[in-house]
Amino acid sequence: MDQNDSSLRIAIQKGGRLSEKTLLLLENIGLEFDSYKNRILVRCRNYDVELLLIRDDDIPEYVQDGICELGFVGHNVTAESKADVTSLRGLGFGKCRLSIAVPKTSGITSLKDLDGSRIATSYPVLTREHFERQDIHVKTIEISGAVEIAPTLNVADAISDIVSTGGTLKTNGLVELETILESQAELIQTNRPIPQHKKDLIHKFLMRMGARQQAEKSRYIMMNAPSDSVKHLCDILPSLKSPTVLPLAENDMVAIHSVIPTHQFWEVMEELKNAGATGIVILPIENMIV
Ligand code: PRT
Ligand code: ZN
Repeated sequence: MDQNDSSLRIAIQKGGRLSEKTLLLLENIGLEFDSYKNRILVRCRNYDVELLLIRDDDIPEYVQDGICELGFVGHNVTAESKADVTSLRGLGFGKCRLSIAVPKTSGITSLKDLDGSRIATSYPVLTREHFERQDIHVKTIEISGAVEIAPTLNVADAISDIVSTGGTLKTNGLVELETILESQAELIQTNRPIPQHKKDLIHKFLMRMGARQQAEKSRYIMMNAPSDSVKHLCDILPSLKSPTVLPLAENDMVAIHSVIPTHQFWEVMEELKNAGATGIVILPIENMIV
């Protein structure tokens, strides 16, 4: 197929921690797909796009080489790959960090104590860079899985691994020494030339994603209140625009509607009640274009 006629191609992780949330995100912006089961290429039914389902480690390179124009992948994987791609935006899920950890009983308290040590990791590039920046000499031992067991097996003195809750480190008697990189899932784009029709598809795709991300950050709030408390309530409400105030059948009562940042709801709820608001209802917003 001529590159100019082909669909926009997006690489996503086939089966792993990021797969479910990535597919949900695509669904939430209105994209419909047939079954993913045992498929590598999946066509979208209502948008000129196809998904390439592959291992996450391959995603940055596929995007770099222009096989896919976009990719959903952990920032840790992109950074380790050194692929020539552009990160368009963080996606707010898959949050984790690449950290150096040592056995609790080792007595090691600073990075300098690791001079001359062996570090087990699946992230040799980022790990070596981190130590080199601080002029500390270590030997990296590349391990593809179960890195946390390496010190117990005396394969390494310390590890550099992905940490989320810290539970795995704790179970294995390890403590974090230093963070190398903070990470989350991100959307990356190829730096290769993109034909105009695909640029247009990407623009529309990003608009939809933006509207969805904005909506997720906001809630629609409704409440009833005595008319004379409106001024006070409006001062409390961190609304995006001035709230809508509607008269109610009951005398001297009004309904107030507004959009507020999700995280601020719990902070203002008590204040709103104390200022006379009743029947406070908070609703999710499907999409929001500001
Ligand atoms: O098969 P494929 O190669 O595609 O997948 P994978 O096995 O390489 O990756 P996967 O699915 O495990 O993770 C995909 C991405 O999720 C990673 O690249 C990170 O961006 C992100 N992510 C978020 C995590 C974690 N949280 C996480 N906790 N990736 C791995 N872990 C592992 C970590 O390696 C360690 O073993 O979980 C353990 C630590 O977790 P806590 O919660 O005990 O600290
Ligand atoms: Zn992987």
